[in-house]
Amino acid sequence: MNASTQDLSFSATVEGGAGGSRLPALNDWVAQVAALTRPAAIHWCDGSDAENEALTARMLADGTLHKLNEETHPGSYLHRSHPDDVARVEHLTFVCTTHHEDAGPNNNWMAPEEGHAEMDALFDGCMQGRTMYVIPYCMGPIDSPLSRCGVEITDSPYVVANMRIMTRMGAPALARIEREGTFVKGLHSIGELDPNRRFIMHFPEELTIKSYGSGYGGNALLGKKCHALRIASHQAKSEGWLAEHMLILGIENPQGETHYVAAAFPSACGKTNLAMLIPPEGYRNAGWKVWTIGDDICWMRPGADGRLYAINPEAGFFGVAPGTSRNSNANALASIQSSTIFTNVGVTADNQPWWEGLENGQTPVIDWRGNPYDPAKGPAAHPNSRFTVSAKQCPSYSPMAEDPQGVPISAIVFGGRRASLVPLVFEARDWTHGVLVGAAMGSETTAAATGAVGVMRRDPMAMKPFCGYNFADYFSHWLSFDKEGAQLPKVFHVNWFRKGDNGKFLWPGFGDNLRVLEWMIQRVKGEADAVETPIGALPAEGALNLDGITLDEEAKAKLFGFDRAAWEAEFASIGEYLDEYGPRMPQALKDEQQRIAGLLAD
Ligand code: SAT
Ligand code: MN
Repeated sequence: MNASTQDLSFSATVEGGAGGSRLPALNDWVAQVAALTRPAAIHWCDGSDAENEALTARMLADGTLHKLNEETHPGSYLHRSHPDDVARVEHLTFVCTTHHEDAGPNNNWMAPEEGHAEMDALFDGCMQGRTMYVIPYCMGPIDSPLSRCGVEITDSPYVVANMRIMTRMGAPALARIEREGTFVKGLHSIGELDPNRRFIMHFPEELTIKSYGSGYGGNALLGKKCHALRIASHQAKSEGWLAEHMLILGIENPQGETHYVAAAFPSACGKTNLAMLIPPEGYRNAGWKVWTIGDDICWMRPGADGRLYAINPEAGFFGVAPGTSRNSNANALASIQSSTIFTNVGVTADNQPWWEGLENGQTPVIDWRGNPYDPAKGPAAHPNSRFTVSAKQCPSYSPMAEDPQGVPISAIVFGGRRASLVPLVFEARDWTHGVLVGAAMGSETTAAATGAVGVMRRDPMAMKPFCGYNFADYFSHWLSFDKEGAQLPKVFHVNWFRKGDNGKFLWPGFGDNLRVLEWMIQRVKGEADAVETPIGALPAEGALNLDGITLDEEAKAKLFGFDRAAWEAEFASIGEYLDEYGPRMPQALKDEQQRIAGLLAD
């Protein structure tokens, strides 16, 4: 938007907080946006309880929120999004860099002027009769040097309520922004919620996001994927850090020693479950504990000792509801008993939230669209229905999650949903191999994005929808961390989703995944045995603790074996994939692919 062509004399009622900021650049931008979008009122969010109560009352009155059973779920609400607005829209998500090749083949691209023109035409007058909310937020602990701030302008009070849970939002964030003078600008409007008038555009060179036409999750809560991944990954490249689609957890052994692990899985592949893992009984009795730092995003950078230190830039969880039960994720279920926003779930006769796999003996009467539940018409809860809840409500939330210095990472894990080929776990031989393992990641698609579900695609480091620049440059950036003095984590690959000939999962997953994490930590400490294969090191027989679970011969062979011929074909496909990026693909990664392809052919 060019300020000189805008009518800055536009005025709207100003409410909330300080009604402005001490930072001229912020006031000017808000004025420009108001002149373009022409809201009836401008509300500066301070993040206070009073503000939240007033906003909630407004949303209850206009039907944006429905109150849930106060006795069973105090302070909790249901929101139903437009039925055409239930997931991220990758085909409508753009990265607008001056040079097309900087966005890379992994992103939809538009020239910045064209992108701004397209978006500003949509935003023109779109907030008439609505309140425009100005949300200052901080991604990461408010006093952490690793944190970064932004301001989201939106006409959706639902977005305000979610941002209040998912980020450190309001007065303290505004104070930091005023001190630092820089912030990511995110402009959002639900527009008409028309899929044909919907775009999510990123201008990484200007630290700017413009999102129009969707009120759902990652499309609208701009601190999350838009800022903390797409814009931040671009910033991280130039500043020497990493912005990743990873959960972070701490594993405390019976000796009281805690190792932190960061793990990348595509959306809806169990990051929240792994982050909140409850150890199997034998482990619990022995004194093992798992601590949750984050379930979706990880920012990490080398510390003075050469190790990578990580923070979770988020303050809450936007988790997938279906499948969440006492058995699958008791910590998540405990977290969402109060003060939670549910989006697109079903409801029971006594007004409790309900979803497939909740397994609490109740039945839904209303589906996610608000219609009487009829199993013939599909599930009660949308497969991508979500809960939004403060991380502080999670019983396993780690006090270290608020540490401004972050936690030192001992292991990085990559994993996808692979019904065949990929064993339960293997270890990369060094950092370069680890980067290749991440780059070659494949996974079957899920309901987190619109489009077909269950189709295998390459999703490097689970960042396919989220890397704000050319993947070839991103892999070079990853490789660049291997330098003198670095004490890099070990890199592993896991696959919880391997299926047997009968189509059933072979590995029990959930709490039993701790067995795999234990083997990794032992490897980090040089205490567990492995078998070297061309694809990496697999657990030696007996090295991974299987006490208390039974696996038949097929399961053991598939989970801990390696099929040379099938891997040879996989490596040919990985080679072709890397070549899609042309000459920008780092030679070191291609050499690594060739090295392993050679070993497989021997
Ligand atoms: O909609 S979100 O992007 O926030 C959730 C996800 O897909 O991981
Ligand atoms: Mn995610």
